[in-house]
Amino acid sequence: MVEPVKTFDGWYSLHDLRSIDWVAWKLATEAERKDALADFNQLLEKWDKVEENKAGSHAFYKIIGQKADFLFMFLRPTVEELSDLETELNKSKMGDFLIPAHSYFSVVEISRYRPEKPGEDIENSDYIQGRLYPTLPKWDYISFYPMDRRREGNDNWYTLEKDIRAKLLYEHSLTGRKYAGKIQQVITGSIGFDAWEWGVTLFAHDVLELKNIVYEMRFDEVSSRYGEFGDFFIGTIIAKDDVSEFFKV
Ligand code: 76R
Repeated sequence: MVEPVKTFDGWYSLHDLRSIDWVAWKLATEAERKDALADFNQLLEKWDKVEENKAGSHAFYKIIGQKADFLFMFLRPTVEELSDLETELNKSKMGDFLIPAHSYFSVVEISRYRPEKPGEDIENSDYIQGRLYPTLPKWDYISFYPMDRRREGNDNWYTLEKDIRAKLLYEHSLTGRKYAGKIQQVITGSIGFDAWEWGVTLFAHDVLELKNIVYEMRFDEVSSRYGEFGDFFIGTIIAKDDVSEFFKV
């Protein structure tokens, strides 16, 4: 049957990309820059606490190229918290030096293609709960890109039988498993939320593994026939101790 599958939805996600107004930053006084950095560090500490309390998570990366200077990925239990956090950053002293570059709103999603055995409660298993409410890894590299499933002529994901979609995604997962320990992926659903259907966020220790997995997956039918991709944002981690170096002029 052509029918949707149930999804498990976890924390809400905001990818918030900013550019720095370097001219304003350089023209600011030493004291203004110090205040802005102090404010910013306070926010980072606050978000770390949220993460320690397992009430959300975040990732903070420099972006390579001209699409943005840095990226935050925030995960929170409610949209209100995400929205408040965005406003708080905007109102902070550092906010005066930040220019919006891009944003993406979605929710951590796991699609349920495998049928549940009688008595099984997959959603509440530790494995699924851990993936719906993840602490984002602090690995060296990040890749974020949005994607769609194609619906063109004979290549229409949304007219495929559920069993066929399940088979294609199963094959996809086998490719994914080869990257265990090298890539950690967070799939966020954004149908009805943002311009694309999913956000893909990958973390890696070795930047080339980001290219390897995406390349290898291009040959899986689910990507070769049914994948459409948006812009890729690649970043390197900014540890808390590196923040002042990053903003140093
Ligand atoms: O959730 C699961 O682990 C079960 C198997 C699985 C599903 C259902 C799985 C495994 N994925 C699933 C769904 Mn995936 N994934 C991507 C990309 O660049 C590209 O070509 C695609 C981007 C990557 C890199 C990736 C990695 N996956 C999805 C969906 C939703 C489709 C739907 O519901 O219709 C998308 C958009 C998507 C895209 N996937 C895995 C990985 C990896 C590494 C795995 C193995 C995870 C593991 O077993 O630990």
